[in-house]
Amino acid sequence: MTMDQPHRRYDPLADKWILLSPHRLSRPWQGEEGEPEPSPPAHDPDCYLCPGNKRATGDFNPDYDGVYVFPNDFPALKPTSADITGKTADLFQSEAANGECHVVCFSPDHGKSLAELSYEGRLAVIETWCQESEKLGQQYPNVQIFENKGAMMGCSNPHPHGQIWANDYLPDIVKNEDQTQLAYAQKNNRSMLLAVAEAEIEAGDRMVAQNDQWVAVVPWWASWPFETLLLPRFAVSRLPDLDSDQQQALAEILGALTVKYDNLFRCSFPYSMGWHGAPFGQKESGHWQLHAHFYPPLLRSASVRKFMVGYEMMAEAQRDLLPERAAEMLRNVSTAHYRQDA
Ligand code: H2U
Ligand code: ZN
Repeated sequence: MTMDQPHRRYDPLADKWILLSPHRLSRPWQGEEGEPEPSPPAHDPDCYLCPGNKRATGDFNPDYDGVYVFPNDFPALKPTSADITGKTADLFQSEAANGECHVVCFSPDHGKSLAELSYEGRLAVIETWCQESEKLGQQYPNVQIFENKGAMMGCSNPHPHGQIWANDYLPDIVKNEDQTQLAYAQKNNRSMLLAVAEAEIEAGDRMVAQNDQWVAVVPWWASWPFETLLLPRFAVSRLPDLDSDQQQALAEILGALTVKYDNLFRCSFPYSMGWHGAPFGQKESGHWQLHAHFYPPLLRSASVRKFMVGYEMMAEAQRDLLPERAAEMLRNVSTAHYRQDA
């Protein structure tokens, strides 16, 4: 098969196909363009996440000096809600949805995203992710850790932060990944994503960064131009199961990946990222392999983004840029942040 012709690729984790149209790519990559944006200040008096500042509710943040977690003042889920299960007809079903929402400030420094935090700063974020998911996992089957970064992703506040939503049910994407990984493991007697990590390391052409314990690739089936999948090279089902060596190696590769993202178009690279792991309380979780997805919207520059519209909303995801080319571009940029170069 010649990869420069239209073809489809299969995503076994999501159980969906995507369309690739590499022949449409007439425009060469322009690379770095324009002046890089300046760093935000280390403290913004108007930021509701900065230490000591007032939140929308009137509460004040403490003068925190590390990672700071607080209950979201506008939570999408509440610990208990009225049970409305079964009170509706077949075609108009509903059910109660209980849970908790928390905000995680990665650092007191308003201007430093994961890419510009120190190694120690990133490690502290990872330790918090592990601790919070362990704690919430005692009560909830699903603990969704995510970061929505950049105005392009609808995040209005540049203060480095992520969120944690815990659900008393399995959301559809997690439920789907549970089923696809279980079916693969039953058929092949091994973990799908461990096999993917090995196969990607062997192939090498979609590799973005790797160390002894982790690998970041633009997956074979990526939908977004610079989408990446961050995979452990060892069997692990959930964040709290990571030992300190594995957390440290994660801090290292998370730095390499996010710095490369920023360097690609010399901007604070927008994305939505999140962790997927085995549901808590699930007795058999050997088929589950912990992983993180990064879904960045950018296509050609700091301002030219891809939209998932038209054919993609109606039929299937489609891309022009080959995942192999996207990975090569990310491989070729430095792991030293452009703002530190300046
Ligand atoms: P995003 O920018 O990623 O949406 O995150 C900001 C979150 O912070 C958002 O969920 C919460 C919002 O509800 N928030 C508070 O909890 N308190 C505030 O004072 C403002 C924003
Ligand atoms: Zn701030």
